[in-house]
Amino acid sequence: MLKIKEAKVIVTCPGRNFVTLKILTEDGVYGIGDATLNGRELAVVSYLSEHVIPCLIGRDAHQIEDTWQYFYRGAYWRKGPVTMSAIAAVDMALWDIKAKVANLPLYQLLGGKSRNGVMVYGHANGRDISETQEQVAKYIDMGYLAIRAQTGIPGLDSTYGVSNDKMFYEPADADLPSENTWSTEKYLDHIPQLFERLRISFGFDVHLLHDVHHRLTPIEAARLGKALEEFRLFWLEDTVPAENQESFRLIRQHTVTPLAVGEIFNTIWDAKDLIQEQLIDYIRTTVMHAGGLTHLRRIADFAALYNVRTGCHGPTDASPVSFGTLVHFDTAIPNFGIQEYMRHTPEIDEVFPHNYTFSEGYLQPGETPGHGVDINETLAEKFPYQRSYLPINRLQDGTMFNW
Ligand code: EZ4
Ligand code: CO
Repeated sequence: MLKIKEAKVIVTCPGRNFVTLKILTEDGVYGIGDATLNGRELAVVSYLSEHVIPCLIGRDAHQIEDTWQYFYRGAYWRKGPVTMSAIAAVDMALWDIKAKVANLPLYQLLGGKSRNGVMVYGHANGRDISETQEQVAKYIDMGYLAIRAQTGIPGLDSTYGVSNDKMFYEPADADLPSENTWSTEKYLDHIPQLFERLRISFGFDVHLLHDVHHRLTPIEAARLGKALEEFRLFWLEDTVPAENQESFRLIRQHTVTPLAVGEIFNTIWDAKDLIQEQLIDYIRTTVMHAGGLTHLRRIADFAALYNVRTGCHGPTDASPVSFGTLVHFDTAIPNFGIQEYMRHTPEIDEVFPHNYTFSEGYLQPGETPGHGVDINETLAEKFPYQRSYLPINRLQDGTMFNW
């Protein structure tokens, strides 16, 4: 028995907000987990402090599965991003502790290495096609093998995926939600031109990806998928909002462009039909929003039965704690596809010292026992929470739309 003595929530904002749970045991071993839910951070802080931590004290840190079930079934109120982010943080911290006690890097506890490195994709974006093209060239120079390309749309002031800072993309940009404007017609006409230009300039060796960010109807998504077929995308992401999993049946009937979805899912149930009916190619659920490593493994194993591979969400709102955990997970599982990798600023990396490294298009987990990520609490304290929201999106006539 390795008794949990104390648990605390650390909120810090070194340029953006992060919520971290630290669990300490009687033996002095501790583990940390990421509980960041972009734009709704304090809801998870309160869930953890008021409702999770009191039940954690005195439990056996080694009983990871039982603890997961305790907080999932035990809450009575199942699922949801707040609950599942809180459970995720507990789960990550407990896996960190177990691996530290075993004196092994986390991937060893998950079955050992299945590959030599974790292929990632970076984010290239620009206000217009030429600027995006320049950014893609930069990522190729930095050694990336896969690149997500987004671009501004003529006639629209701003859109998803186009940032001011090219190296450090950050959508949670305002004290109150900023507003984007959207036109599906303009978007659908423009995006095939972007990929035509990129393929002419860079050929077919580099993997190209694109994120639609839930803005189309199934038949519009089918049209886009069809129009992009000749440019052979690695994947087309989040074409439609996925509350209706059956939407993907229609898209699938019309296009062979590979489909990815799931960054906002928080349980296996959100993806069950999509996976079982083989309606998608990549599942994007991620460690801090889908119940931690324990639940993510369950999703990945289920997906493996249907030849669906993983492509875990890895935005800047995933703290280095999540990235560390993900790189171990990606290293170990058989059906890994690709890992999203949005770099953090040097300031963030200093608050969260870590052992994963990037080189020649791949991330490596490192050999430190645990997930290999720590938090400098003294430094973290210097950056108090700052409210910041993701944007909202309206049609040109003012109708509230999907961001
Ligand atoms: O909009 O993480 O694929 N990546 C994404 C992200 C999400 C943000 C939301 O917090 O869609 O940029
Ligand atoms: Co996305």
